[in-house]
Amino acid sequence: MSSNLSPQAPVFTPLTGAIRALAMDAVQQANSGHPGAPMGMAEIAEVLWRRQLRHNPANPHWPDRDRFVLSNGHGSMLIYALLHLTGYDITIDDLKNFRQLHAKTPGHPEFGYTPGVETTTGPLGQGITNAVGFALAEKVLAAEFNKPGHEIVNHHTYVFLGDGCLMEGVSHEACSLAGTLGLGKLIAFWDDNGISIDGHVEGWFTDDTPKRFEAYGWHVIAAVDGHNPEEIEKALLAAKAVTDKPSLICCKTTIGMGAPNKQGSHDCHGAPLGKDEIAAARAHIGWNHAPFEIPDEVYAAWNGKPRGDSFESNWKRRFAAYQAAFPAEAAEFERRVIKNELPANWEATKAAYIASCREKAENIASRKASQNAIAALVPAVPEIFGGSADLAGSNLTFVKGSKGVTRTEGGNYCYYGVREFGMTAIANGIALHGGLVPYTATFLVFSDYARNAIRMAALMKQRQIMVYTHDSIGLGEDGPTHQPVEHIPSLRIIPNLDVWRPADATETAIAWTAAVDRQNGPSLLALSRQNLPTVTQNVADADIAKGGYVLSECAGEAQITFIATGSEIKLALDAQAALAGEGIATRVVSMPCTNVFDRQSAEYKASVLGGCKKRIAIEAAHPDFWRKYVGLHGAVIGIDRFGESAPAGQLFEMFGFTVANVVKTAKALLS
Ligand SMILES: Cc1ncc(C[n+]2csc(CCOP(=O)(O)OP(=O)(O)O)c2C)c(N)n1
Ligand SMILES: [Mg+2]
Repeated sequence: MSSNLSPQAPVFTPLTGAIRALAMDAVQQANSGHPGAPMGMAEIAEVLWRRQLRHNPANPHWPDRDRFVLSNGHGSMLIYALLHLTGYDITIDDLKNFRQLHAKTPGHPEFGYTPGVETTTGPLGQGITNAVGFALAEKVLAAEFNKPGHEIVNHHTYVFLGDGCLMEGVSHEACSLAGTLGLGKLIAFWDDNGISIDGHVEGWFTDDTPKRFEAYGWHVIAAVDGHNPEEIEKALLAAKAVTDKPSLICCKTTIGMGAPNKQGSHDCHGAPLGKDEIAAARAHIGWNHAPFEIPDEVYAAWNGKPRGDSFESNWKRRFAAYQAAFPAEAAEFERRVIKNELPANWEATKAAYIASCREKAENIASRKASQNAIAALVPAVPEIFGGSADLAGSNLTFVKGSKGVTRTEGGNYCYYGVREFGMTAIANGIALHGGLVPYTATFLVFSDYARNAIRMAALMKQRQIMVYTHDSIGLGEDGPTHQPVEHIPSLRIIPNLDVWRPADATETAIAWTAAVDRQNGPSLLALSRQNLPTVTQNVADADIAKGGYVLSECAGEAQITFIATGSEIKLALDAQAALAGEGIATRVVSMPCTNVFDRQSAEYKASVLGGCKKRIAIEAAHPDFWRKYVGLHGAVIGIDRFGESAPAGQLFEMFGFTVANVVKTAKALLS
């Protein structure tokens, strides 16, 4: 429910005039985009960005800067205008190129394209959720690194969000957890304009938002006139003063404020205003300059560099004092937060851990092997930050060195509660913040709940490690609601996501360490509930790390190549032995990560897939994905329907994962 307050028309100033003009002119020039939100939030933006935000346009990467997230990412021209006006490396030409190919000003703000854009937004609800991750990372790092008298981690996370973000369910997941954890340095501004794409929201969004957030344990400042700078600033200062709860500032605004005939209507949400209305708006707001022309005195008033320089140099002085007093901690902070490097002894740690797995050669579930990996890696790589969506005991993600974050204390583990989407998008914020390497966990079947945040991790090239267990019908009695079928293949086709399905403890160790090593994207580990035998005794670590390799060659010319993953590797090996007994030579390829395998050289891939054109893929998942490896002359033993509730052994039998069926399939292919 939006408040009854009607916002007053603002006193239009050149400061906000510049935002409004840039937004309407850039959208007009691109002939697409969203002028309404930037024009409606101009006063809020001016107060935050010019008066309160502690940022440095000359150095967007300064570690203790405040973070800003435009969760209503469709209003991208707002952040581009702010970045340009305050002095980031965004030129007026970049604004003229709004939404054009390879411009620094893409349709929605994209991390990595635009200096000053902290996260990619546009999928509504995820920006505020990333922001919860930023604030959580800040809290955890502050608890870890700050010392009495030395607050080297001390910044706010500010979010702009619209009605759309509040309607999205993920905002509930994230904001509920933010309240529980008391993330006091998170401050959100709600652009309460009563409008979304389909029109006035009364027909579909009548929540009492202030009460909703109070119920989460937030500090709520209701009924602020979002066009009155003094009221906005007063609310912002009140929000900063409350340090044990996140704050929501509810700002009543008029969408498109300043466009005299279109403001207040969904017409200005996502379409150019048109030449006539832009001319009328110019007159209405008193902006008498040509498109993309900003007077020097307006630039001077917006310039954020002098403030930014003093914020950053002040922090540098404080960091130097910290370095002098706590050299080891300062070096660790530099390594993790500033340089984003793994520990100096990482290669040795990794090799020693993999060697220990080989030595033990335990026949354990890959989820258990994953837990062993976490337990070994956490002490050596303290930036690893875990969590599970209420399945720690099933995902096996909590280890001896894990400590849950609470309202009052830091830690290296988050009890995310039953919030798969929220968890995954929060972890994206943690990864983007820097200084932590998040892993998250749930049952593989619930990857669907998290899916758009998985996609965003991949799009933003963020290192998040997804520990997804109970990877097939092998989970047994919980039945088809819990048995993934289509998930593994459908996850493999998300660009820049590495999906691992390891076959034993050593493959699991290599998958885990590859995921930690990977700087430019997420990795997903699909892990078994059931025990798996050791199969990699005679294989080099380096081959496993290639994502696919020949696990078992045959004497003489192979008639068939089996390709399998995870729990089906043993079946392939058994079938190979049975066929050998009948004089049929076959080879077995283990393909724990098709994505990594696909990046190998053409020669290597050909050597693994083999000269013989008859190939059979075996995987307890939807078969279609394997066609690209087995071709039309091959066969796939997979599952193209939902599972059943029964003990796992019976299910594997029923779905044809038996030596007899594999042998039969092979013979049929040869005949
Ligand atoms: C998850 C998701 N669903 C749908 C959309 C498409 N979309 C973009 S903006 C919008 C309406 C947003 O309304 P509001 O946040 O109130 O923005 P305003 O119109 O006030 O600027 C929708 C449905 C989207 N970007 N993300
Ligand atoms: Mg709205």
